[in-house]
Amino acid sequence: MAKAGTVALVGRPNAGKSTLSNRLLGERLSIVSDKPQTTRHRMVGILTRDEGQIVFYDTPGIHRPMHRMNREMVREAADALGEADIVCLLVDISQPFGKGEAFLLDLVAKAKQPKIALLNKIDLVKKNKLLPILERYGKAGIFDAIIPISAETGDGCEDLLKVLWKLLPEGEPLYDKELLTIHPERFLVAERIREKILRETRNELPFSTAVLLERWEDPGPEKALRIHAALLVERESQKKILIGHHGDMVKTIGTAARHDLEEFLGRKVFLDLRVRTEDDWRENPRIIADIKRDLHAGTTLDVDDLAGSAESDDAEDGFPDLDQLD
Ligand SMILES: Nc1nc2c(ncn2[C@@H]2O[C@H](COP(=O)(O)OP(=O)(O)OP(=O)(O)O)[C@@H](O)[C@H]2O)c(=O)[nH]1
Ligand SMILES: [Mg+2]
Repeated sequence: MAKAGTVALVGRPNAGKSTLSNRLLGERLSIVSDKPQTTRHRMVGILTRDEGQIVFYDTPGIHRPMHRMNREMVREAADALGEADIVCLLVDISQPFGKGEAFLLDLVAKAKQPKIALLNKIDLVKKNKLLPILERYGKAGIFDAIIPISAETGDGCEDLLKVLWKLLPEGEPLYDKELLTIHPERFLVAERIREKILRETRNELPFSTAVLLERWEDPGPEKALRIHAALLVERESQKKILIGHHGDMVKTIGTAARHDLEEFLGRKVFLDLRVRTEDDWRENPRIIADIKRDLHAGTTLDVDDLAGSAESDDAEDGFPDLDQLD
């Protein structure tokens, strides 16, 4: 009988979870950037092969949350960790082992499911550096497998899939075999626009920007799809930077996004981007909910469930104290 189940990719921000998810799926589903906290929601990616079906949960990096939005991000990662059949802890081994890594190790140790440590970015470290890291994760005594990989080059990724097929339970596919994801095109479009913002901006801006699709007009396949999006920032000063001198910055972002969207959607796109200040939107439940609505619109996922769990307090349900993190 074929295998089927869910696999959560968890870890610190920037560990390479989204790069790995895209690599395993063979599609650019999640956005990737060199800034931490790129992924803000659980991204569901579906891999169907002769062996069966794996549903990957690419999750937000676990960090010390300073805003309501970030608390929800960490909550989504924790929920995915709790729900998946298999937990993969991704570690960026080009970074020294610190408080954050110790925290993640403790957190994953509490999971009841089979666990795999993925030592990522082996392309960045010398072979002799790998051995002590392998030893450290081996000593933890909690992993069913420890696999050195490079999500960037694909090294070790087929080995990982072999282990996953072995550990997964037998079962019928959870989703249609043709499906790559459950997220609507609208959400993937907003994410791709945000990816271009992350590429062009630095300091506080990558963290305090969101993309909200406001209008989506399809005048027929022969004509350009018209997408109007608001780029939300939290301060007037950030708005100025994002617009740029004579509108240079938003123009660069718009051009890069339009090219990417035309390739993604396979048709001409007219893209209108407006920068808008929404004071402290990262604390604003209404705006956070607006963004989430696009994530699950028209799918069978229970959005109320997600919103409900996001409300719950960290301290109440045994989730470890995130203040220990940087
Ligand atoms: N050299 C190298 N770079 C990698 C590898 N995997 C990921 N990266 C880079 O690491 C950075 C972060 O990658 P992401 O995939 O966005 O990391 P993430 O864990 O999803 O990060 P968050 O969404 O912020 O939690 C990007 O610049 C990637 O190109 C790898 O195996 N080798
Ligand atoms: Mg990510």
